[in-house]
Amino acid sequence: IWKLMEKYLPNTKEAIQSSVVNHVEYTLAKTRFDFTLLHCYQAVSHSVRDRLIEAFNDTYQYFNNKDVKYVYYLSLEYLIGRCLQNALVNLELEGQYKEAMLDMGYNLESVYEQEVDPALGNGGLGRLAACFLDSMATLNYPAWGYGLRYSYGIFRQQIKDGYQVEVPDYWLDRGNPWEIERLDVNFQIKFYGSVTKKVEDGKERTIWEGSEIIVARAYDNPVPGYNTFNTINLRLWRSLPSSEFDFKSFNQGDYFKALESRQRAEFITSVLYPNDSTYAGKELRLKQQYLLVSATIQDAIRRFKKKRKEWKEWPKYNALQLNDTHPALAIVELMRILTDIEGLEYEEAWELVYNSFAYTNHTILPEALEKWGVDLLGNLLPRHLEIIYNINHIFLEKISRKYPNDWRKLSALSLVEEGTHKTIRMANLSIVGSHAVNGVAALHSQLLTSTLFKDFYELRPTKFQNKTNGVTPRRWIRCANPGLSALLNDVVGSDDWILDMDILKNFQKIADDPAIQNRWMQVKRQNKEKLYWWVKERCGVDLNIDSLFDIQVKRIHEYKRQLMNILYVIRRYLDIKKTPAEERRKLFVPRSIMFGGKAAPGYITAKRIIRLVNAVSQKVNNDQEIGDLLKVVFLPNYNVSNAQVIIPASELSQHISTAGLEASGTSNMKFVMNGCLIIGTMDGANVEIAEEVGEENMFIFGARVEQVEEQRNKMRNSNYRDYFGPRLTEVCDAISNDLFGYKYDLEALLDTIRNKNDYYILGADFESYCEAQQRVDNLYRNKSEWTKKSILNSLRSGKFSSDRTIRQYAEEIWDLEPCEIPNPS
Ligand code: 26Y
Repeated sequence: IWKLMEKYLPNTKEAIQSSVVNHVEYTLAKTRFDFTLLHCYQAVSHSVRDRLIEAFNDTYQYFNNKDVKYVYYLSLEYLIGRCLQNALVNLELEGQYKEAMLDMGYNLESVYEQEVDPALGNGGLGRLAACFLDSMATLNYPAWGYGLRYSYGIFRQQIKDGYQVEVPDYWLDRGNPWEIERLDVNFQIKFYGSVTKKVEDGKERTIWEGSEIIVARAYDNPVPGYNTFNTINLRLWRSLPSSEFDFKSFNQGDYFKALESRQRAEFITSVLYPNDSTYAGKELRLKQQYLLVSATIQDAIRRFKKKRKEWKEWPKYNALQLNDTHPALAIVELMRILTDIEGLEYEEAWELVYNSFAYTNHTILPEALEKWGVDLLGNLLPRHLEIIYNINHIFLEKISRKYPNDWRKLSALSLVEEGTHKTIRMANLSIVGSHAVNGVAALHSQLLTSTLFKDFYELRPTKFQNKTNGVTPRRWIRCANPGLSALLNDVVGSDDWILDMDILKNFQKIADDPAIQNRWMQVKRQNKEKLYWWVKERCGVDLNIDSLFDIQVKRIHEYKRQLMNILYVIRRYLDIKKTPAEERRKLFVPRSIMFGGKAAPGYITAKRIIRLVNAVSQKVNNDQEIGDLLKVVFLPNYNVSNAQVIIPASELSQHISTAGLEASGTSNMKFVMNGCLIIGTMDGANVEIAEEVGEENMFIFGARVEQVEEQRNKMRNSNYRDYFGPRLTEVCDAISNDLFGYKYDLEALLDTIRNKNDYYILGADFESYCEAQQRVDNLYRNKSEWTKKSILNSLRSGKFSSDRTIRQYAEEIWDLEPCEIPNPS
């Protein structure tokens, strides 16, 4: 019967149309008389999904036949963004679908807009995971993404009276045509309970009996590669009650109590924690982490066992990458299964674990480092705590043999942090259990080995690596900026740059060509127009399209210094007001300054920064004297799909963190690719961007890493008005004197930098920031020079393709070979 099936779906216009209509009738049960744009999106998606599924099944079948090594990418977060356009672009069917739909009276772009944006992540780390999947598929690596299928993604941000309001994001309420529910892929997950030891045939056996058992069910999300038939899987787990575990309560006749416990099981994967960079030891979060880890390891083991009998082959066929410490319990879970269940000796098991795991660190901020209380961990996962103690014991014995009586070293390296509240350091566990540890930009990796992980580095320097982040040019140029894509196609003479961004370097001479410059400016202008309408609709603000679009979008955090940006905006406002009206246009370039980003719901200072931006926006935008010389807008609900509109429209992009604190940044790379000029500090990947595009094509300012501590000391040892200098002091005084209202919030906000509190040294960097801003104005007046730099930024951004990053992971950490499935046509 299989032979009766046509092997691959035809992609002619007629075939596409008939498949869409088929889904309208049979999947959605609708007719052409009762049919909305949403239905159209659903039918088109199902039609594309059919094509994905073909490739998807063939890919893993082929991998299986070739008996390849797999990489498992473990992440608590994936910010994949909308799927439809990305799938069409990667399948190279966008043109065909556009035509087919136009014929039926639909504009494909408005169909795209119907899709929800799955927001199963917080920020950089989650988006990085999504870019990596795109590159792994495109480069034909045998890979699996594993994560959680949260019912609620990160909250939707609304702005009410200038304050952030969080609204639950129930993203599944219109169904999800992209996922494949695997009713037959379920794994049991245990929690709590007790550990007992038994002697069997003279051998001690450890048995953990969980007292709560739930089920993790797989939901598969196909990830198509570009220009290849390979399509890989992002497998997301959903928690469900197991039929066994509430049997007792049912029998005891407590029907409602039994139902309640079933709901508790479903609750585990209900909601994504909206904190990035502030750790809070919540039991539910630990349950999420363990669920991901346990289900994934069980799945990987099952797959391995289907092929072979010898455990010692495990590392040869499996690489497991930890996206930060969030899934670090995977190390312990694999140890547990190998020793307690498979009966391996401890040392044998450890070797398999050590050689298969690798860990990526994404931050050196101490408040973001995960440390689980031993009471909490020991209660939820008693056997895992035992194993951690065991790992630590063996590890520290080795250390004390190597460094006798070096108590400082011992306590720095220990997996256990002693104190009134004893905790497990998940970073230390991840390092000890991995054969490779990497940072995400050169500077960050260097800081890891010289500060946070110094003692580990001295122990085993070869374990530590750098893998500078990257972003996928498919989503961030080809999908988000069709105008620029077309221009690059013309420049290169093909679309080869999508797979090999480095070739763009060969065309740098076009940067001086007036005709190209003109077209380049036209593309930017069209993108600015799109953002203009977006802003008008959502914020009710009328921007001047000819003004400089100056944008800072990222999570709101003190270290990212959105506060410094808005304080400069106030400085500019005061300066414009002081200038006689007839001289203003000579001295100031018209600017539209935009901010966007979510504050963690409990992060009061971050929320106050949003309040200040909105207060300034209200004042400045309504000041008749100012007109279009200065507009300030807070862009609500920054997410992947909004970023696809915002980034291509930006001309100046702000990446102004205190040096040493932004591990990498990835939006900086997206902005550069899209021809934005960066104003930024020498932090994270900015350093490498400067290396690639040339410092003269950026606006670099501020203290370098090695100067930060010096500046902090200066700050602590001087009166704050002296330390701030007159220009920043005047800005603070204006806020204090109630120029913008909201005195209570704004005074509290100023207190985070006044009175020797300025940990992120806004005060120290302010003057140099203002001076860099002046350079921005000067250059913008010269359209041709600005455009030339914009072109060079884009053409020199090749290093920041995630294809380069993933090749490095594959070659230098995973020892993984590509495996391309034969093209069926
Ligand atoms: C433990 C929990 C509170 C937590 C949850 C999420 C801690 C951290 C995070 C997310 C961190 C994150 O997104 N880090 C960012 O990773 C990017 C990708 O490597 C970097 O570019 C960026 O500099 C870094 O802040």
